[in-house]
Amino acid sequence: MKVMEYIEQHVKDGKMHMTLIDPDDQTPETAGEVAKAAKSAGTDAIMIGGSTGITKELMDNTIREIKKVVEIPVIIFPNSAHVLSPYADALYFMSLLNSRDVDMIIGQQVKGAIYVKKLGLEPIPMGYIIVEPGMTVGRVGKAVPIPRKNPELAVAYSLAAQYLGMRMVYLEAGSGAPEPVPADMVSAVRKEISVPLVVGGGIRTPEKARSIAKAGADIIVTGTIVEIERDIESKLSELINAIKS
Ligand code: 1GP
Repeated sequence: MKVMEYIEQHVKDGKMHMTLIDPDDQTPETAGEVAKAAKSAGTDAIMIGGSTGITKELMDNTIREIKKVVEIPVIIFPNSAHVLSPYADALYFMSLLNSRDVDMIIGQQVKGAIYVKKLGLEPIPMGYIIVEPGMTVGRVGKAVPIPRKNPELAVAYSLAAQYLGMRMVYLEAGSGAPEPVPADMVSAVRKEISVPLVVGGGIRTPEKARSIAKAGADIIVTGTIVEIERDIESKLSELINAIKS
C-alpha cells in the first residue's frame, strides 16, 4: 500500500500521530530505539528530518536502523534536496509556501525531483505553512510566519495549497515553540479544506495535543517530547491516547 493511501485510510477513521526524529540529535542506533518506543506508544508513522546539520549518510544510516525495528511508514521530512534516502518509504514533497526565498518554494524541489524518481521514493505533495513563532525552521526557511491572530491568512494559504494539487497541508509553529498553532486557526483551516491537515510544533502535553486534535487536526506531529522525556513510551502513549480517544 502506498503511504498516501495509508494516511488517507487512517484519517478517515480517526486521528493520527507521527513522531519526528531529527537524525542530528542522536546516533542511528538510538534513533531506532526511539522509533521502537514510539511505535509501542501508538504512533502511526516516523518522520525523519531537521533544519540543520543533516548529511545524507546520517539520513541513510538513521532510516536503516529505524526500518530494522519498526514496520510503520518512515517518511522523509526534508529541509533540502540533499537528504533524500532510498531507504525511506515516502517523502513529503513539500513547498514552504510562505517563504520569501524562491529556493524554499520551488528551487530545492527542482533539484530533488529527478532523484526522487531515480530512488523510487513515493512523493507526497504537501503545502508547508509556518505560523508564528516559527522557531529555527522559520528562520532557516526565510518564512514570513502567519501571525497567530490571523487565521484567515492561514486559511488562504491552505486553500491555495489544496487548489495547487497538494494532498496535505501542514501548519507548523516550529520545533520547540512555546505554544502550538492556535486552536482557532486549526479549526478555521479544517472547516475550509478537504485534504488531511497536519499540525506540529510546541505540542508536548496530552492536554495541548487533545485541544489541537479536537480543533480539527487530522495528524499531530511531535518531536521534542521524544528528546526530553526519559520514559518515551509512557509519556508518548499518554499524549497519543489523548489524541485518539
Ligand atoms: C517540528 O512540528 C514538528 O517540525 C515538531 O515540533 O519538536 O515542538 O514537537 P516539536
